[in-house]
Amino acid sequence: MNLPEKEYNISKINMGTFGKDFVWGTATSAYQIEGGYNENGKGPSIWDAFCTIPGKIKNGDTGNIACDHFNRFKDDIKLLKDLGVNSYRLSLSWSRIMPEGKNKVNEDGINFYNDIIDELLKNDITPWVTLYHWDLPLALQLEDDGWLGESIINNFVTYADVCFKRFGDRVKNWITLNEPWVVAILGHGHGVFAPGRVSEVEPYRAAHNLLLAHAHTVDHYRNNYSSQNGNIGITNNCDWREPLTESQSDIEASQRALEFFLGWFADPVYFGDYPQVMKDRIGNKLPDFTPEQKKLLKGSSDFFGLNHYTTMYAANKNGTEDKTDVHGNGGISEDQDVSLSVDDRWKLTKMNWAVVPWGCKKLLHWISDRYDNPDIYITENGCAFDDKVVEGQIDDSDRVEYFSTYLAACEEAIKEGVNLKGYFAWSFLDNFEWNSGYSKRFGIYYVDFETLERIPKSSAKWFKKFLSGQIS
Ligand code: PNW
Repeated sequence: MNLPEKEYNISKINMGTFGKDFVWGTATSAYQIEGGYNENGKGPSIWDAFCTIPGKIKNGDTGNIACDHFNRFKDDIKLLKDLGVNSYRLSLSWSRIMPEGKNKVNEDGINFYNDIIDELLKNDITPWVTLYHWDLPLALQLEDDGWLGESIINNFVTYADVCFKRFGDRVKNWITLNEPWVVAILGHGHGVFAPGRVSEVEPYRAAHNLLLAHAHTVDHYRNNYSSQNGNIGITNNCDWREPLTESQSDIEASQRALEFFLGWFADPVYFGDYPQVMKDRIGNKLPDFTPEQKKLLKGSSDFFGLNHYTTMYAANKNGTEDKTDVHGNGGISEDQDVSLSVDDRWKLTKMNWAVVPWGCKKLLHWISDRYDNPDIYITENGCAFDDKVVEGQIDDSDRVEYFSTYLAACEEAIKEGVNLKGYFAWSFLDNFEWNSGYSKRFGIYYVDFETLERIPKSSAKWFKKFLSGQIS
């Protein structure tokens, strides 16, 4: 790549810009940290099953024990308290609450989450609860193909209702789905995540049901639980797509890539329908919404939940087979006709994701412009590096640099008018990184997966100082 590196002025961070009501937290998900995979009546999820298939997960790892948060949540919440965050994002395991995904409620599962929620509140930490972070009850996959079957919509609303009823007196921030793009593309397109399906059509069908399940759940919450005075929304993931050159066709390719990535899920929620460019290119592989469904979808998120990690260049592919496109197309490539690449000068994390803070700022502006300046919460941002314990310490200066430059980009965006209201670092603890198993560490707390001991990395110490206003 011969393009000059773009210069961006990443200023020093000033906590004041974020404001005193800013939501600061760390994030995790149930399957990645809990363990206790068959404790106290929990039913199996599609991730429990996926991990038993040889070759699917690096080193044959599983989430059976993970960080053993199931037994250690009280001590973990002490760490959060010490860190100084005012919020914490967790997800609920559907099959811990409803072992078959429907019908019977497992009171032990309810008690487990009640204890976590109470412990957080006791420590003045506000819970942000995701209902679905990919661990679908296995029974629902076997019975009606999970997200591909229509019954999933009612089943999801019924499960959500149990959560609102049992936890909604104390939980005021709900996220229906985490990253439906990943469920659709990695779970039903590339088959590298559970349920491991490989298809060029199913991602669009799964996405359709994910969106409808989200919309019906929000409608149900608003109609039945308005007295709880909570907020409810959806979290989508998106990386930034920078035009490779200033040519009109690359500018259009980058816009197209963003609409296929984020517009796919956010346009229905804000405008009631899929982006026109997707309809034009995908034709009848893309399901239609009925007029009633469009109405239900439009306005179905109280805030814009965003998970953001990295940036790539986008170029118009022009129907050619681009052999240099080693990094994949972040979706179904043929449908987008976009070729992706990274700049040689960009630092790569252990995921091979490039560190490009200005991409974060550009994405925040793209969202603000397209969706009329919504309240945005970054519900995940973070990086994996090769953390080593040296004399009991983990000096993850690469991660400190990642967080400080991405936060500086966020600060600039706020100053320029973006309504960014919260930021959750991914992740609180090193954990089960899906098909990478335990080989990729995203935590600001190191976890020794032999002893399960937690050790704060330099980044945790940096965060603590930052949150107490000592770093500016
Ligand atoms: C997110 N991609 O996953 C998830 O919400 C977390 O559970 C996960 O641990 C974290 O990011 C780090 O991976 C993603 O391929 C997985 O673009 C894959 C992609 C994006 C997000």
